[in-house]
Amino acid sequence: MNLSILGVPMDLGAGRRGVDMGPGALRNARLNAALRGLGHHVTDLGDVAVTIPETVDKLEQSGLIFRDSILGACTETYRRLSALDADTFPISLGGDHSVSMGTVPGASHGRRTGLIWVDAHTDYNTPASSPSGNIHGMPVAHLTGLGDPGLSSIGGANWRVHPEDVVMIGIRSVDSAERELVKQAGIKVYTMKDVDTLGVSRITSETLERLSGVERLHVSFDADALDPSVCPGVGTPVLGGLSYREGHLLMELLAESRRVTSLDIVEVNPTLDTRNTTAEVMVGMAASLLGQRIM
Ligand code: B3U
Ligand code: MN
Ligand code: MN
Repeated sequence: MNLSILGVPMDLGAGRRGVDMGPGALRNARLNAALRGLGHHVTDLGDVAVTIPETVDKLEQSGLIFRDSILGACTETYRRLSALDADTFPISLGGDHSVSMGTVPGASHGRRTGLIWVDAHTDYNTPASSPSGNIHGMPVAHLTGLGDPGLSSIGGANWRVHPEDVVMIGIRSVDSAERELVKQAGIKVYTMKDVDTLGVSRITSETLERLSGVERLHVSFDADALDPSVCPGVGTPVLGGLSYREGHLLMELLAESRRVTSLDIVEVNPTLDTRNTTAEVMVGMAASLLGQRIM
Protein backbone atom coordinates (compact mmCIF):
# COMPACT_ATOMS: atom_id res chain seq x y z
CA MET A 1 0.00 0.00 0.00
CA ASN A 2 1.03 3.63 -0.45
CA LEU A 3 1.19 5.28 2.97
CA SER A 4 1.64 9.00 3.56
CA ILE A 5 2.70 10.35 6.94
CA LEU A 6 1.77 13.88 7.99
CA GLY A 7 2.81 15.44 11.31
CA VAL A 8 0.64 18.05 13.01
CA PRO A 9 2.81 19.31 15.89
CA MET A 10 0.05 21.12 17.75
CA ASP A 11 -0.66 21.34 21.47
CA LEU A 12 -3.01 24.34 21.29
CA GLY A 13 -6.11 22.25 22.02
CA ALA A 14 -4.73 20.52 25.10
CA GLY A 15 -4.64 21.77 28.67
CA ARG A 16 -0.98 20.80 29.07
CA ARG A 17 1.99 21.53 26.84
CA GLY A 18 4.08 18.90 25.08
CA VAL A 19 1.98 16.93 22.57
CA ASP A 20 3.41 19.20 19.87
CA MET A 21 6.49 16.96 20.19
CA GLY A 22 4.45 13.85 19.36
CA PRO A 23 5.34 13.65 15.64
CA GLY A 24 9.07 13.81 16.47
CA ALA A 25 8.73 11.12 19.14
CA LEU A 26 6.82 8.80 16.80
CA ARG A 27 9.38 9.23 14.02
CA ASN A 28 12.13 8.69 16.59
CA ALA A 29 10.40 5.42 17.53
CA ARG A 30 11.00 4.34 13.91
CA LEU A 31 7.45 4.58 12.61
CA ASN A 32 8.51 4.93 8.98
CA ALA A 33 10.94 1.99 9.11
CA ALA A 34 8.36 -0.22 10.84
CA LEU A 35 5.83 0.46 8.07
CA ARG A 36 8.39 -0.01 5.28
CA GLY A 37 9.33 -3.31 6.94
CA LEU A 38 5.75 -4.45 6.33
CA GLY A 39 6.24 -3.90 2.59
CA HIS A 40 4.47 -0.56 2.29
CA HIS A 41 5.64 2.35 0.19
CA VAL A 42 6.01 5.17 2.74
CA THR A 43 6.18 8.88 1.93
CA ASP A 44 6.73 11.31 4.78
CA LEU A 45 5.07 14.64 3.96
CA GLY A 46 6.72 16.39 6.91
CA ASP A 47 4.79 18.60 9.30
CA VAL A 48 2.01 21.16 8.98
CA ALA A 49 2.98 24.65 10.22
CA VAL A 50 1.36 25.37 13.59
CA THR A 51 1.27 28.65 15.51
CA ILE A 52 3.59 28.77 18.54
CA PRO A 53 1.30 29.51 21.51
CA GLU A 54 3.67 32.08 23.01
CA THR A 55 3.34 34.22 19.89
CA VAL A 56 -0.41 34.85 20.13
CA ASP A 57 -3.06 35.83 22.67
CA LYS A 58 -4.58 32.66 24.14
CA LEU A 59 -8.18 33.79 23.60
CA GLU A 60 -7.40 35.21 20.14
CA GLN A 61 -10.38 36.89 18.44
CA SER A 62 -13.05 34.37 19.30
CA GLY A 63 -12.73 33.94 23.07
CA LEU A 64 -12.29 30.18 22.57
CA ILE A 65 -8.80 29.05 23.57
CA PHE A 66 -6.49 29.20 20.50
CA ARG A 67 -9.51 28.65 18.23
CA ASP A 68 -8.19 30.67 15.27
CA SER A 69 -4.76 29.02 15.25
CA ILE A 70 -6.34 25.57 15.60
CA LEU A 71 -8.70 26.34 12.72
CA GLY A 72 -5.70 27.44 10.64
CA ALA A 73 -3.66 24.28 11.33
CA CYS A 74 -6.65 21.97 10.82
CA THR A 75 -7.56 23.68 7.55
CA GLU A 76 -4.01 23.21 6.31
CA THR A 77 -4.08 19.56 7.44
CA TYR A 78 -7.35 19.09 5.55
CA ARG A 79 -5.83 20.66 2.44
CA ARG A 80 -2.69 18.49 2.57
CA LEU A 81 -4.62 15.24 3.00
CA SER A 82 -7.29 16.11 0.41
CA ALA A 83 -4.53 16.55 -2.16
CA LEU A 84 -3.51 12.88 -1.85
CA ASP A 85 -4.90 10.12 -4.10
CA ALA A 86 -7.94 8.45 -2.58
CA ASP A 87 -6.08 5.11 -2.60
CA THR A 88 -3.18 6.48 -0.52
CA PHE A 89 -3.56 5.64 3.18
CA PRO A 90 -2.75 8.70 5.31
CA ILE A 91 -1.33 8.37 8.83
CA SER A 92 -1.56 11.67 10.71
CA LEU A 93 0.60 12.25 13.77
CA GLY A 94 -0.65 14.56 16.52
CA GLY A 95 -0.57 16.70 18.21
CA ASP A 96 -3.57 16.98 20.44
CA HIS A 97 -6.83 15.40 19.32
CA SER A 98 -8.19 18.61 17.80
CA VAL A 99 -6.04 17.75 14.74
CA SER A 100 -8.75 15.26 13.78
CA MET A 101 -11.05 18.13 12.78
CA GLY A 102 -8.68 18.39 9.79
CA THR A 103 -7.57 14.79 9.31
CA VAL A 104 -11.01 13.18 9.16
CA PRO A 105 -12.46 15.41 6.41
CA GLY A 106 -9.06 15.46 4.67
CA ALA A 107 -8.92 11.66 4.47
CA SER A 108 -12.60 11.39 3.51
CA HIS A 109 -12.32 12.82 -0.03
CA GLY A 110 -15.92 13.98 0.37
CA ARG A 111 -17.23 10.45 0.91
CA ARG A 112 -19.44 9.05 3.63
CA THR A 113 -16.96 8.19 6.39
CA GLY A 114 -17.16 5.89 9.37
CA LEU A 115 -15.20 7.04 12.40
CA ILE A 116 -13.75 4.64 14.96
CA TRP A 117 -12.72 6.81 17.92
CA VAL A 118 -10.39 4.90 20.26
CA ASP A 119 -10.09 7.04 23.38
CA ALA A 120 -10.62 7.28 27.14
CA HIS A 121 -12.79 10.33 26.38
CA THR A 122 -15.73 10.89 24.03
CA ASP A 123 -14.35 14.31 22.92
CA TYR A 124 -17.95 15.41 22.32
CA ASN A 125 -18.02 18.70 24.18
CA THR A 126 -19.09 21.87 22.41
CA PRO A 127 -17.72 25.30 23.38
CA ALA A 128 -20.94 25.73 25.40
CA SER A 129 -20.75 22.40 27.26
CA SER A 130 -16.99 22.18 27.84
CA PRO A 131 -15.86 22.49 31.46
CA SER A 132 -12.24 23.13 30.45
CA GLY A 133 -12.56 25.15 27.25
CA ASN A 134 -9.88 22.91 25.70
CA ILE A 135 -10.67 22.20 22.06
CA HIS A 136 -9.13 18.68 22.16
CA GLY A 137 -12.24 17.70 24.16
CA MET A 138 -14.47 18.86 21.26
CA PRO A 139 -13.38 17.36 17.88
CA VAL A 140 -16.11 14.75 17.42
CA ALA A 141 -18.85 17.28 18.18
CA HIS A 142 -17.43 19.55 15.49
CA LEU A 143 -16.98 16.70 13.00
CA THR A 144 -20.70 15.94 13.34
CA GLY A 145 -21.67 19.58 12.80
CA LEU A 146 -22.12 20.93 16.34
CA GLY A 147 -20.28 23.80 18.03
CA ASP A 148 -18.25 26.57 16.43
CA PRO A 149 -19.37 27.11 12.80
CA GLY A 150 -15.79 27.51 11.55
CA LEU A 151 -14.45 24.40 13.27
CA SER A 152 -17.46 22.33 12.17
CA SER A 153 -17.09 23.10 8.47
CA ILE A 154 -13.38 22.49 7.78
CA GLY A 155 -14.35 19.83 5.23
CA GLY A 156 -16.75 22.24 3.49
CA ALA A 157 -20.25 23.44 4.31
CA ASN A 158 -21.94 20.19 3.31
CA TRP A 159 -19.57 17.49 4.52
CA ARG A 160 -20.18 15.92 7.96
CA VAL A 161 -19.62 12.69 9.79
CA HIS A 162 -23.08 11.27 10.54
CA PRO A 163 -23.40 10.50 14.27
CA GLU A 164 -24.66 7.00 13.39
CA ASP A 165 -21.33 6.41 11.62
CA VAL A 166 -19.29 7.06 14.79
CA VAL A 167 -18.22 4.24 17.14
CA MET A 168 -16.20 5.02 20.27
CA ILE A 169 -14.13 2.37 22.06
CA GLY A 170 -12.28 2.48 25.40
CA ILE A 171 -14.41 5.24 26.94
CA ARG A 172 -14.17 5.88 30.70
CA SER A 173 -14.27 9.66 31.19
CA VAL A 174 -17.26 11.71 30.03
CA ASP A 175 -18.46 15.09 31.36
CA SER A 176 -22.11 15.30 32.38
CA ALA A 177 -23.36 17.77 29.73
CA GLU A 178 -21.21 15.94 27.17
CA ARG A 179 -22.91 12.63 28.05
CA GLU A 180 -26.29 14.11 27.14
CA LEU A 181 -24.95 15.36 23.81
CA VAL A 182 -23.52 11.92 22.97
CA LYS A 183 -26.85 10.28 23.82
CA GLN A 184 -28.88 12.84 21.84
CA ALA A 185 -26.65 12.31 18.83
CA GLY A 186 -27.08 8.53 18.99
CA ILE A 187 -23.36 7.76 18.88
CA LYS A 188 -22.43 4.14 19.66
CA VAL A 189 -20.14 4.03 22.70
CA TYR A 190 -18.25 0.99 23.97
CA THR A 191 -17.09 1.87 27.48
CA MET A 192 -14.41 -0.03 29.37
CA LYS A 193 -17.26 -1.93 31.01
CA ASP A 194 -18.26 -3.12 27.54
CA VAL A 195 -14.66 -4.05 26.79
CA ASP A 196 -14.61 -6.12 29.99
CA THR A 197 -17.97 -7.81 29.47
CA LEU A 198 -18.12 -8.24 25.66
CA GLY A 199 -14.44 -8.34 24.75
CA VAL A 200 -12.60 -6.61 21.91
CA SER A 201 -13.34 -9.36 19.39
CA ARG A 202 -17.12 -9.00 19.62
CA ILE A 203 -16.89 -5.19 19.83
CA THR A 204 -14.83 -5.08 16.64
CA SER A 205 -17.21 -7.28 14.68
CA GLU A 206 -20.22 -5.27 15.88
CA THR A 207 -18.41 -2.06 14.93
CA LEU A 208 -17.63 -3.27 11.41
CA GLU A 209 -21.20 -4.49 11.00
CA ARG A 210 -22.60 -1.15 12.16
CA LEU A 211 -20.31 0.71 9.76
CA SER A 212 -20.97 -1.58 6.79
CA GLY A 213 -22.59 1.22 4.75
CA VAL A 214 -19.71 3.71 4.75
CA GLU A 215 -17.28 4.29 1.88
CA ARG A 216 -14.26 5.36 3.98
CA LEU A 217 -13.23 4.17 7.43
CA HIS A 218 -11.05 6.33 9.65
CA VAL A 219 -9.44 5.16 12.91
CA SER A 220 -8.55 7.95 15.32
CA PHE A 221 -6.38 6.50 18.11
CA ASP A 222 -5.78 8.61 21.21
CA ALA A 223 -2.86 7.17 23.22
CA ASP A 224 -4.86 7.72 26.43
CA ALA A 225 -7.26 4.93 25.37
CA LEU A 226 -4.55 2.53 26.48
CA ASP A 227 -3.99 2.12 30.20
CA PRO A 228 -1.51 4.64 31.67
CA SER A 229 0.68 1.69 32.74
CA VAL A 230 1.13 1.00 29.00
CA CYS A 231 1.14 4.60 27.74
CA PRO A 232 2.27 6.94 30.54
CA GLY A 233 3.11 9.81 28.17
CA VAL A 234 -0.35 11.39 27.85
CA GLY A 235 -1.77 14.66 29.20
CA THR A 236 -4.99 13.32 30.68
CA PRO A 237 -4.32 9.75 31.90
CA VAL A 238 -7.35 7.80 33.15
CA LEU A 239 -6.88 4.52 35.02
CA GLY A 240 -8.52 1.34 33.77
CA GLY A 241 -7.76 1.58 30.07
CA LEU A 242 -7.23 -0.88 27.24
CA SER A 243 -4.42 -3.33 27.83
CA TYR A 244 -1.53 -3.69 25.41
CA ARG A 245 -3.07 -6.91 24.15
CA GLU A 246 -6.55 -5.42 23.73
CA GLY A 247 -5.10 -2.52 21.76
CA HIS A 248 -3.22 -4.86 19.44
CA LEU A 249 -6.18 -7.21 19.06
CA LEU A 250 -8.40 -4.30 18.03
CA MET A 251 -5.85 -3.15 15.44
CA GLU A 252 -5.26 -6.71 14.15
CA LEU A 253 -8.97 -7.40 13.70
CA LEU A 254 -9.46 -4.08 11.93
CA ALA A 255 -6.50 -4.91 9.67
CA GLU A 256 -8.04 -8.28 8.81
CA SER A 257 -11.21 -6.51 7.66
CA ARG A 258 -9.14 -4.57 5.08
CA ARG A 259 -11.66 -1.76 5.35
CA VAL A 260 -9.73 0.97 7.17
CA THR A 261 -8.64 3.82 4.88
CA SER A 262 -6.86 6.26 7.28
CA LEU A 263 -5.38 6.58 10.78
CA ASP A 264 -4.53 9.24 13.38
CA ILE A 265 -2.11 8.68 16.24
CA VAL A 266 -2.62 11.50 18.73
CA GLU A 267 -1.96 12.81 22.24
CA VAL A 268 1.55 11.34 22.64
CA ASN A 269 3.29 13.67 25.14
CA PRO A 270 7.06 13.04 25.32
CA THR A 271 7.46 15.46 28.26
CA LEU A 272 5.36 13.13 30.43
CA ASP A 273 6.69 9.85 29.01
CA THR A 274 9.33 7.44 30.21
CA ARG A 275 12.00 6.78 27.59
CA ASN A 276 9.65 7.25 24.63
CA THR A 277 7.60 4.21 25.64
CA THR A 278 4.28 5.73 24.58
CA ALA A 279 5.54 6.56 21.09
CA GLU A 280 7.00 3.05 20.75
CA VAL A 281 3.74 1.43 21.82
CA MET A 282 1.76 3.59 19.39
CA VAL A 283 4.11 2.70 16.51
CA GLY A 284 3.36 -0.94 17.34
CA MET A 285 -0.38 -0.23 17.21
CA ALA A 286 0.01 1.42 13.78
CA ALA A 287 2.02 -1.60 12.56
CA SER A 288 -0.74 -3.97 13.70
CA LEU A 289 -3.34 -1.91 11.85
CA LEU A 290 -1.16 -1.89 8.73
CA GLY A 291 -0.83 -5.65 8.58
CA GLN A 292 1.91 -6.81 10.96
CA ARG A 293 1.27 -10.47 11.69
CA ILE A 294 2.74 -12.94 14.10
CA MET A 295 2.35 -15.93 11.73
N1 B3U B 1 -13.67 16.00 28.82
C1 B3U B 1 -12.62 16.88 29.30
C2 B3U B 1 -11.29 16.17 29.38
C3 B3U B 1 -10.65 15.70 28.15
C4 B3U B 1 -11.20 15.42 26.93
N2 B3U B 1 -10.21 15.00 26.14
C5 B3U B 1 -9.13 15.00 26.83
N3 B3U B 1 -9.38 15.43 28.04
N4 B3U B 1 -7.91 14.58 26.45
C6 B3U B 1 -12.56 18.16 28.45
O1 B3U B 1 -11.68 18.97 28.71
O2 B3U B 1 -13.37 18.34 27.54
MN1 MN C 1 -9.08 12.29 22.44
MN1 MN D 1 -8.44 11.09 25.41
